[in-house]
Amino acid sequence: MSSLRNDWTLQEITALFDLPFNDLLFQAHSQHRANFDPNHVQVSTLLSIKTGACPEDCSYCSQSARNNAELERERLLPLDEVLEKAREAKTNGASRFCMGAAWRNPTDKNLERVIDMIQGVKAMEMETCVTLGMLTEAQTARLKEAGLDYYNHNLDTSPEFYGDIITTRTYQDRLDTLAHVREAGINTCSGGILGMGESRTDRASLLQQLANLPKHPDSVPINMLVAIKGTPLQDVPKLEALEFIRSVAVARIMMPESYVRLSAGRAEMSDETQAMCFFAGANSIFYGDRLLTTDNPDENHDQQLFDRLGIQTLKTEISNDAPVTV
Ligand code: SAM
Ligand code: DTB
Ligand code: SF4
Repeated sequence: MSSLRNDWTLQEITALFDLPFNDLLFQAHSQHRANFDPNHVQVSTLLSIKTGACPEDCSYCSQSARNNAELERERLLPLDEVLEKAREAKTNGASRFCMGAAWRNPTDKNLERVIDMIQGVKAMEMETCVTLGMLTEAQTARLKEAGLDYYNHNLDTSPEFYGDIITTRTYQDRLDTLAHVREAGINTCSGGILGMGESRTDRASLLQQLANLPKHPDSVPINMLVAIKGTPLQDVPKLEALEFIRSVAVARIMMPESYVRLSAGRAEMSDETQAMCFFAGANSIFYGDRLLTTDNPDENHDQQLFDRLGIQTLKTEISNDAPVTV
């Protein structure tokens, strides 16, 4: 068991980023091996249960009503449709089913409909995760009571760069919701997006925010920006793959016991970049050919990549079940 730190300084984090690549990867991989089986990856499948027409102005997002991305809006999906998708995900080997809604925050009425979905998915013996926007303390208590396993709520970027990306809610709003989730005893899933035009210092500052939370998030999704046409970030220059791999390595060193998820952006990443991310400490992915509104690599491609790398998929991350191959 390694000792977990919540007092990282920006200078220490920047020093990690500045290490020679091989030194950084060696340190990250050693940390990874000390805490996890390096040949196991956990897989979750995502479903957008309510798509588009979101009142928030996140400049990366296809679902903001203020952006002009080409998108078919959908109302909250009916329960049977969601459960059908969950069954498919389970058949394909996912251990967790994540449901995302394009809301600033859920109404209590909508929350009850999502709770029916959570309970239906749990009955299939899959872990559940939802991402619904901001929550009140009463709503997190209700989700806990319903048996929700994980809540995803990303800090997205550094506090310093945040205002360039989103203006309709504050960094503190995000931290408050995360605190409600954590205090209700629900596992937290929180990370961010790289490649939005932020600096290396911003990437370090985002990781500092995540690692210095009272408890490290249980899952840390690291998304590479999917530059979507019609959003303000459509033409942002791509982040170098090596810098993305470095960021995964630094996240692994700072949050050694968390699952680091190689999240959005894999469809545009080479197999070699993904392999380096797994070596650097990523041990979770979204599996299935769709994320929320954009493409993900198809299952066959991912299974072949896992086979080529000798990676097995983990049946579940919170119980100690034996690993299985999907
Ligand atoms: N509306 C809720 C919220 O924002 O908290 C939940 C859904 S939202 C789409 C979930 C996360 O997906 C965002 O916080 C962001 O980190 C990620 N995301 C959205 N669009 C993305 C994109 N184009 N590229 C990479 N990540 C993206
Ligand atoms: C997260 O950090 N990434 C996922 C999940 N949490 C909800 C979402 C990625 C979305 C990518 C863009 C899209 O498909 O719309
Ligand atoms: Fe809405 Fe979430 Fe997209 Fe922001 S990221 S516009 S809150 S769906």
